[in-house]
Amino acid sequence: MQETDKIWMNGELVDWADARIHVGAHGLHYGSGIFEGIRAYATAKGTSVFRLSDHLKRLENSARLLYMDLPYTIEELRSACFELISVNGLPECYLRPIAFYGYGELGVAATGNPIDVVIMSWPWGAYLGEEGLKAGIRAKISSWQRVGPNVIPHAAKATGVYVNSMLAVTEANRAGYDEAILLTADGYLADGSGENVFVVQGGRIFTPDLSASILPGITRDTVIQIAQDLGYTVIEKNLIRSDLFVADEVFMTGTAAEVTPLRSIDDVEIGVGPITLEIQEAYLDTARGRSERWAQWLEYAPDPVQTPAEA
Ligand code: PPE
Repeated sequence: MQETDKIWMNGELVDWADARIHVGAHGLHYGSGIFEGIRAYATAKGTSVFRLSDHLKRLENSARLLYMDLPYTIEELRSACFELISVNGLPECYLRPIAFYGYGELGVAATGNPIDVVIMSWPWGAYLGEEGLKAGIRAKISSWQRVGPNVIPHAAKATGVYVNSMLAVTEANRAGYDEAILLTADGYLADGSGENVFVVQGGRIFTPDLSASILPGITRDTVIQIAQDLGYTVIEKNLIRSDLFVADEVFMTGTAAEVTPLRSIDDVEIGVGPITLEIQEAYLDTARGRSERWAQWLEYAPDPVQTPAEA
């Protein structure tokens, strides 16, 4: 990964190399952490962090689902994100707030452990490759099921949940595919390893309902609103794997993946279609401040970001 200058750690800016934790941290042993992934984009009006407040609200919800009291308010974390962007001088970056049960007692019950809160920022290019954004990626239905609602609360963006994603995407990569799609124990379409999934059929757009063990994606919510404003009908309902194979178009959404077309699933060719590309363009134009239509989602950094060369 590309290192940057500073990391925000429990209220202080520390050098990248010094942002360390003890190996006895609870979160390391038991995956008892929560995190966010947020993108800051360079726009004509300066750096804008896309839907920052909504991401931090989801972080707060994730904390509640893990019985965790966050020691900082959303407002404090929002300021910390902007401060970090400013000191690292990156007009465009990925932000990774993470909070976890820290060093104290070991033993599974997380009682009395301190909560560590950290924010990293670094440049992160196209998640599934530049080529993937244009030509689409090849996905495989995973043999791993998506964690169920009574296994780990899937609405929490919890670190431990990502063992599920790691198994699925690693299995897919080892078999020569770019990404995995996970089904629920009941066989319903859930998520990619780090994305939500959309299916286009007969001019209408379908996506799994929030109850299908998906992460309530902020890009998913954005894309639903954009698609509706563009005149499409969007239906949230349970989908099955054959819906993918007979789809006109399939795409994935996520902060990191943005809007990425799927050109094949389990080697069934789907191809990249016009509705996916229209929504992708509207999404990227919005995030980059090139479209006024959905400008309510842009949260501008208070200080103009100076790249280190200008400073
Ligand atoms: N489902 C999963 C399982 C998921 O991890 C993400 C985000 C989404 C859906 C989409 O959520 P949203 O970003 O709010 O639209 N995955 C994040 C982490 C990726 C990583 O590799 O790390 C991301 O996209 O930032």
